[in-house]
Amino acid sequence: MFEKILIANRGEIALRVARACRELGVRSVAVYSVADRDSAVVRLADEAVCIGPPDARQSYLNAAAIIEAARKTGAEAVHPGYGFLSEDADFAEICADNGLVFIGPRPEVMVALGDKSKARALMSDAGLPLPPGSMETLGTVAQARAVAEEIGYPVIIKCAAGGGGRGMTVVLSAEDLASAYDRTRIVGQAAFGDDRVYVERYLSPARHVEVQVLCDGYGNGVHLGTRDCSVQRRHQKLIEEGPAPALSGVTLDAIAETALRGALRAGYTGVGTFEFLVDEAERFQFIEINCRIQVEHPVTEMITGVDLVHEQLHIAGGVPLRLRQEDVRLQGVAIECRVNTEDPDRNFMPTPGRLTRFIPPNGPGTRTDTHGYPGYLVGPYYDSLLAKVVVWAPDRDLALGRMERALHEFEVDGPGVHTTIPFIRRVLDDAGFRKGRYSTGLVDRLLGVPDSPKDSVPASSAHLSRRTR
Ligand code: MV4
Repeated sequence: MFEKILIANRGEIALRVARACRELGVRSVAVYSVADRDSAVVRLADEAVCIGPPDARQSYLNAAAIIEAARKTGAEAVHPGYGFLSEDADFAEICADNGLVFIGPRPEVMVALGDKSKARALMSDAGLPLPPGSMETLGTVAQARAVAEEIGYPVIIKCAAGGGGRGMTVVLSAEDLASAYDRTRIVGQAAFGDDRVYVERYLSPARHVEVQVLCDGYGNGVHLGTRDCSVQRRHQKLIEEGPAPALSGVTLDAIAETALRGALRAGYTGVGTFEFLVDEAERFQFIEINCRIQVEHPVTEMITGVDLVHEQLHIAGGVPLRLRQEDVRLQGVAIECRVNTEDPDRNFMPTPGRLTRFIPPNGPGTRTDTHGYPGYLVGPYYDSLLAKVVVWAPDRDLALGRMERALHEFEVDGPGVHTTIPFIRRVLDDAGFRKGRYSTGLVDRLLGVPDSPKDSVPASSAHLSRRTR
């Protein structure tokens, strides 16, 4: 195991990693921007190094500053959290070149799976079911048209370098194909410096079901069940739950085993997430892989009792996986609600400000991961996730009751500060949600957004840190 690691992130996930380090007797180094001077992780970690100004490009995305902080403090490994540099294969390579262990999959694996088109081909070879579509990126609009004609409309054009919903365009009919093709390539070039695109049949309505996998460097792997993440607005998840509701046990097992097969085939190491779309007939199709710990990982921790950050540290430190599949018992139901400092009545606009009151929920089966505290100043620079309220109960009805109780306890107040709690409550009250019968269209329906999204590229690119969760 490592003696000291550096946490290359901020907010609740930085705290989460610092806690895991202390539990395992690993010393931790926090890095922080000038805007995060007073953040909780600066106090909780063993050491803290300021790495630059508030602008994330000069701090949390600044590889040179982070490597220098690791060198100066003698850290042996870097935990990237989620977002920021967590899926940047170049950064993983720079870490290795500087004698640092990047806590995540090997750089070659990150490159292969970060290319969504390559990941698709690789998973097809491994026998995973995929939405019909192209097996390589497209060279011309004529090629795109030929694939679309063959698989039938609607189709979705996706950037190979995209992910998490960025850089994709739904095309309802042939007449819209050419402009969508051009537009998606331009977005890809601007957002990722890579204009390669591929085409898939657009599946709708569908549920977004993902599988948590855990693999060591010796060919051992387990899956830790499913999570449903269909409650999203503009590709930002609002509520996640596990196991995915209203699907048969046979389907859930099949999805999970399929994901693990894909992970082992890819030579995946560490914790990873395989995303699938699931239709009304419970057919599932692979869409992409996330090479990082995810925001919603506590859902899986609550239903399995496995500490995923501990596992990350063990795997990166070269410790063989002790967990076997038959030891993984999925128990009960866990639900996570994300509490963002945004105003649902003003198009979820961020509402930074100082927290004059902050009382997170507690009590039986209740876990709140947050970097907030009374007096904390929520800045305008980063993602507005303030807290994750996660509950566990023996069944879904009890978990829903527990979540309502937990949100009732949560007090967040400050001049100008709003939270997404009122909107979360509306989702929890929805009849379809309560029955577990919901798909990715639920939030838009509640918000009165017309369906059949033409362009699902997020409205704003202003928040670099809003990507890749
Ligand atoms: C799709 C899809 C329908 N068909 N792919 C969005 C996030 C990214 N990981 C993949 N996404 C989608 N891919 C095919 N072939 C619909 C979505 C999608 C979506 C998925 C989950 C939750 C919300 C969503 C909203 C719009 C589109």
